[in-house]
Order: sequence, then C-alpha cells, then structure tokens
Amino acid sequence: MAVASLTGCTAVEGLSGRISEQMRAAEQNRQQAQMETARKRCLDYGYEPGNETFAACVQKEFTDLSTPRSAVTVGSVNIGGSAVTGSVGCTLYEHVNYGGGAYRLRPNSVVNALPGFNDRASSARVSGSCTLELYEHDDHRGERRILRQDTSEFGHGWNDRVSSAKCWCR
Ligand SMILES: [Ca+2]
Repeated sequence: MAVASLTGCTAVEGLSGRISEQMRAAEQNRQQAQMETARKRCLDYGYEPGNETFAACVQKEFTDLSTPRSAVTVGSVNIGGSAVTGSVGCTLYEHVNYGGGAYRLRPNSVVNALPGFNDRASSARVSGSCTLELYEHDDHRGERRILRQDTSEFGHGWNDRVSSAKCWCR
C-alpha cells in the first residue's frame, strides 16, 4: 500500500500508482501557480522579497488562494451572488452595481481579512447609520477609504483591491 498524503488520495501500489503520480503532479503544479500568484500580489502590495513580512504576506495570500470558492459560504460570506438585504450593516459586492458575490459585515464589525473575497469587491451598500472603512491590505493596513452611503462603483483604483474593512453603525 502506498499513501499519497499530498493529494489526500490513497492508491494501491501497481494498480493505481500511476494515476496517483499524475494527481500528485497536477496538485504540485496548481500549488506552484498559486504560490506564484501570491508572490505577485505581495510584490504589488510593495513588500520587499526576502524579508519576514514578505514571507508572511505570501503565506496569507497563498492560504486565501487555496481556499475553495465553493467552501466559502460560511459566516457572512455569500459568494453565490444573491443579494444580502434587509438589515443594518455594510455589504461588499464582487462587481459594480452590487453584482456578483456579496460579503456582509454586521454592524460594528471589524474584519482583518476577507477570506475568499480578497481583492474582489467593487461596490458596497452602507446602511444609513453606518460608515464603511475599506483598507487596501489586510489587518487594516495600506490606504484607507471611507464610505458613508451606497457606492455603485468604488473606482479611483479601488476596484478589486479591498483586503480588510470595518463597519461602524450608530
Ligand atoms: Ca488588497
């Protein structure tokens, strides 16, 4: 018995060992591509390659990329695209004009990262009593933008950029 722990597949040696090998190679290719994307993102953020902050950034982005989209329906995330309406708070939307998937922030919530929604939001709804703070990077770093009303398109270079946020409501 040979166990391919990398892919989570169990293969009987000789019978399906070759398939297991192909799966492992495909998985490695996928991970390498994601790692490359993560590195590019962190370079875009302005981190210097080689130092600890860069490594931490790459790890975080890689984890985000590795999170299957279909699994990101927990908590306040609604990737399916149906609108989240009817209650106080702030909602990020994947596309302009409140289209695509949605990420809901409850009133007075602080989110340090947007797993499954990193660098995806392009519009937002903000309840009348609320203020939405958008941040370029996770952990509320980088540039900040404040919205006090529904915004059908972030624009100004802010589409597909938000990585963390706060929603304050009176
Ligand atoms: Ca970002």
